[in-house]
Amino acid sequence: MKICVVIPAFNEEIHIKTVVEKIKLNPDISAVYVVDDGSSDQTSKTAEEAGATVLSHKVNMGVGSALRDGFVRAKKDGMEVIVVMGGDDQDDPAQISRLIEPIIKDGFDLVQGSRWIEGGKVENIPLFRRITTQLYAIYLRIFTGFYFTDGTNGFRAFRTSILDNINLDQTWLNTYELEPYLLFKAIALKMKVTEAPVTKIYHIKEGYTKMIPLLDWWRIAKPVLYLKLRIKK
Ligand SMILES: Nc1nc2c(ncn2[C@@H]2O[C@H](COP(=O)(O)OP(=O)(O)O)[C@@H](O)[C@H]2O)c(=O)[nH]1
Ligand SMILES: [Mg+2]
Repeated sequence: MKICVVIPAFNEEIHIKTVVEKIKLNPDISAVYVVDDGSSDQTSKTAEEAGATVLSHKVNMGVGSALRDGFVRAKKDGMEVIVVMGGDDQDDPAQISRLIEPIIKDGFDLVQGSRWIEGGKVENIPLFRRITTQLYAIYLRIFTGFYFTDGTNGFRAFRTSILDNINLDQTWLNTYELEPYLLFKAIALKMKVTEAPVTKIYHIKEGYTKMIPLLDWWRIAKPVLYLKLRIKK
């Protein structure tokens, strides 16, 4: 199967090289797409030098928009499985196989990486994140009926073909909405979904998030609520 990695990146020049180089060690990966979303630093150049295919937005459009563009390109290039991960070195590229094996061997459509199931791990996680990521999983469980233990973890993999039935081409998904939207839809459309244990490392000194408190949390909560209430399709 043709497997690729899509990485949304905004001002990640410190970490992106390490991330891409570690992914490149995996011979199963045919391409690494870094979607540079209007970074003001050297993210594009650094990613390209490390061997990634870089897609660039002139201005910052949001992580959802970056992911969408990465997915469209991956599909165009004939990729059959897409792995998504952060460009901030919080995920371990050596664990990509944990996400793709259930797809290749067991016929799953989507595998969500979880730091909170047995075998999963967190390093240096702030207390606030420990609480909110687990609360969000409960929220997702209530609204989807699927026993998620981690929904906000951006480390996941899916069969590209699922995108044929999920319309991501909606502007309201441009920021943090797209990922929970994808999870909700996968469950609602009765796709084969599972979780696999992964490690999440927090780099406290360098800053581990670009999320704007409240506004971006609402953006993560919104899709699930809107879909459940049929406000959006
Ligand atoms: N393309 C794009 N990527 C972004 C944006 N904001 C964050 N990211 C990337 O998404 C990944 C995870 O973002 P981050 O803010 O650290 O999320 P968190 O770790 O889940 O809190 C990193 O690779 C970021 O560079 C954005 O506006 N556009
Ligand atoms: Mg982060």
